Amino acid sequence: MTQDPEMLRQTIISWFAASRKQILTAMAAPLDVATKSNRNDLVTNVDKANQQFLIGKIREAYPEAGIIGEEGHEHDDTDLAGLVFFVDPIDGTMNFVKQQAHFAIMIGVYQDGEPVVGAIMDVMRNEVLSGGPMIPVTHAGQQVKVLPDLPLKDGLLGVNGPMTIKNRLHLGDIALTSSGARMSGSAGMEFIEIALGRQIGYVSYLQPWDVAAGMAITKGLGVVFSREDGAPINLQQPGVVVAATPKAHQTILTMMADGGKEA
Ligand code: 2AM
Ligand code: CA
Ligand code: CA
Ligand code: CA
Repeated sequence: MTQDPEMLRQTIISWFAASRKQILTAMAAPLDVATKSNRNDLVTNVDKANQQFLIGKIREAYPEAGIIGEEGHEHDDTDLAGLVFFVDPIDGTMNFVKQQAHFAIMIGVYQDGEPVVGAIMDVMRNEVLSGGPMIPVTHAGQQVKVLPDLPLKDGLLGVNGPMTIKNRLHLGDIALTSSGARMSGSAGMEFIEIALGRQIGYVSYLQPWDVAAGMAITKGLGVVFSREDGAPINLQQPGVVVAATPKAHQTILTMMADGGKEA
């Protein structure tokens, strides 16, 4: 099955527009918030409803496709053969609950494990970043440029809060080497910042649906993705994601391997 990535992009953007209306309507009423694995791992009625909505749209338009989504049992289907949709109905649920802003909807589409298109909507700003290897990257309808390859010390680095505070993988030292550390609480928002050249990279521990869209969009802009040991990202497993422009990516991996000493 071959897909027209541009058509797929437009289809996903139309789903996001409908999702956004439903989310804004739901936000007018009190949220139903529950915890999952720990007290900081939340899910709301809105996460669940939007996942159901997007899965319905995918099943209707692409009945053969696999779906790997955060909420529900869809991620039991981990086979990457054929067309696979990675769905994060609300990315940044803690921000959604506490800030009513700084959260995203994300879909990444892969064919036999290769990226086709990614889309990330900043819901409150009503802006979509989208693109893929065969189509231009756009943000709010404007084409996005390839990124300059700056050294780590010349860029802001998005980082996972707990990993940085605990200096896991020397991430505290790495953050101090950059121009400054930023913690947005939403992987999707981090990839938007990277694509627009406002951050040099992002380091976190992520699930497949947290990274699929951002990776499909930003690789073509010059962003390098790997695990902490340089291995490629396997979209069937959660793990550490180091995403940064090439020089910064190299410095981060060297510092992770060499006990936090700068390359
Ligand atoms: P989420 O909001 O969709 O869960 C910061 O928390 C970022 O890491 C968010 O993008 C969040 O996605 C993601 N994340 C991944 N695993 C998480 C977990 N166990 N608890 C909280 N956030 C997690
Ligand atoms: Ca979650
Ligand atoms: Ca997420
Ligand atoms: Ca989520």
